[in-house]
Amino acid sequence: MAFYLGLDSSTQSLTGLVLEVSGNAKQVVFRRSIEFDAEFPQYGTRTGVLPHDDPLVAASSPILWAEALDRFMQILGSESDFALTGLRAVSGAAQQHGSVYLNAGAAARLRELDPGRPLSVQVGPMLSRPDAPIWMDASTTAECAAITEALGGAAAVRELTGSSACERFTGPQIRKMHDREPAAYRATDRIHLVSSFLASLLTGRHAALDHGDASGMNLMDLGSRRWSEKALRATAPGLARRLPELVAPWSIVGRLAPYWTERHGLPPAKVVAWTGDNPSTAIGVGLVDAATVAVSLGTSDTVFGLLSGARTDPSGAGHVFVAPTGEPMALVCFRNGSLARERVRDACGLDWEGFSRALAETPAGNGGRVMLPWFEPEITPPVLAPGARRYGLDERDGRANVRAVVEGQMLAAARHTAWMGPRAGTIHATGGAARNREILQVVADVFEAEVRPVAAADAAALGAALRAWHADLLDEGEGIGWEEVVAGIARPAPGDVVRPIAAHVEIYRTMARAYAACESHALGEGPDPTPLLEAIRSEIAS
Ligand code: XUL
Repeated sequence: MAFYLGLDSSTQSLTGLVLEVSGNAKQVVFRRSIEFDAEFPQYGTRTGVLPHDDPLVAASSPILWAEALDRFMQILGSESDFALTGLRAVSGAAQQHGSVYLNAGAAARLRELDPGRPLSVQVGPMLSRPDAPIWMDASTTAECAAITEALGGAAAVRELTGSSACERFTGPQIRKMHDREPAAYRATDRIHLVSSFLASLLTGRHAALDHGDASGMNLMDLGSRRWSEKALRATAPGLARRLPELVAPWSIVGRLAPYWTERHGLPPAKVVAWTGDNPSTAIGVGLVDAATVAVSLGTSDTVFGLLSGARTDPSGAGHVFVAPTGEPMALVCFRNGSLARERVRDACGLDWEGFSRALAETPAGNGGRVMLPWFEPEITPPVLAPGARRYGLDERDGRANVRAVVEGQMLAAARHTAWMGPRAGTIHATGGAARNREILQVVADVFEAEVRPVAAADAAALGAALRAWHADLLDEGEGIGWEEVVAGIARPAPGDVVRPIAAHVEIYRTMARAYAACESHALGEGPDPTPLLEAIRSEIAS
């Protein structure tokens, strides 16, 4: 019997689970989630983000993430009722793109972590910048433009790195720091992603970064999977020596440092490279072939799938990352995910049950009314000025707004993922909102596909535990196929399926035109869609 720990440091919480593996049987034997705002109010975060006057700026605290990690390990050490000595390997996932800036003293401090003192007080002195920009940041438009120009245009950046230069990606964030806080940049010895930062705390030395999370930086050459000298030059001087080593996703990057053994009683288990939450979720929902797509409905809504051929998104909104299997994966990210749904729910004074009822009692297509749910600056399509746009929709009509927010999200998701190519298979749904059948019905109807919820909560943490197992076996010289890794656990429950309803599919084909016209209008690229919406209203009413 062997145990594997998977962690997920997401925007709003840290979740960890322990997987017990015995022969081919796997089960989760321990699970705990720690909400940042509620458990650590002293940091002042709201939904995991430090408040800021500029709606385009979003940062969080690396010290908070470290404190949450320490708390989780303390709980694991004191409350788990399995033999901790059987813990063979640990891996993790983290919100993507966020960056942590460490000074020259950090390497020694990591080596000498003192088990007599909390981790949080030891991390502060390692930082060359107290906060960490995260994926919700949209303040680097100028830096993106400069990088794009230096690399020969948006298509060239996509060709090289898998994505156009994006505001939240780490390269533009580093350039901003270099230009606007030169002293802090000079004092920076190592720049980690959230994933490799937390892995460094576990191993007690600067941990390597996996190809999966590194693909979200606009700095890695996706073809060779090395740092691109050109991209580094276009970003900031002296960057190469400040970046971690790049490794394949299944690499062992160290062992749990003595800090964890002496403070929380954990064995010196192997630490497997951490990755981004989306790549890790791909494994946690059993995405190991190119036919299946996953829809993850969390703080961000993301749609992703493995890619069988080389392609990038010509519109510039989508990305190509490296999946934990080593294959390319396509991903599109929407910032206005669960927080937008919650906002509409709260504005209507509903709980989630009431939200579902409102969906169930309103017609597909919402009578031709459309919402573009850009309550916060949106990533896809890129929108910097926050504020939901409503077409033919009265803000006071609560039930219509509930339907409109979900339909707006899914019509946008379908429109902006068409470049990934047609899929023969089903959609695996995960994230908190995947528990809501009425939302899944809209997903099925808009995407014209069967939707299978993956029962496992915490798909990113489960993916991390499964990756830890896979890497441990590989390290022991026992290869194992990915199908086998996910079998029996990271799979939708047989028979649990939400099927598209033919009449709704017809309506959403029409509504896709309505949505596209509204989006073009809101982006200043198309005419007033009112005449089209009126025509569509009578079309879907008949
Ligand atoms: C993906 C992205 C988000 C974060 C959220 O590109 O920015 O999904 O990873 O955790």
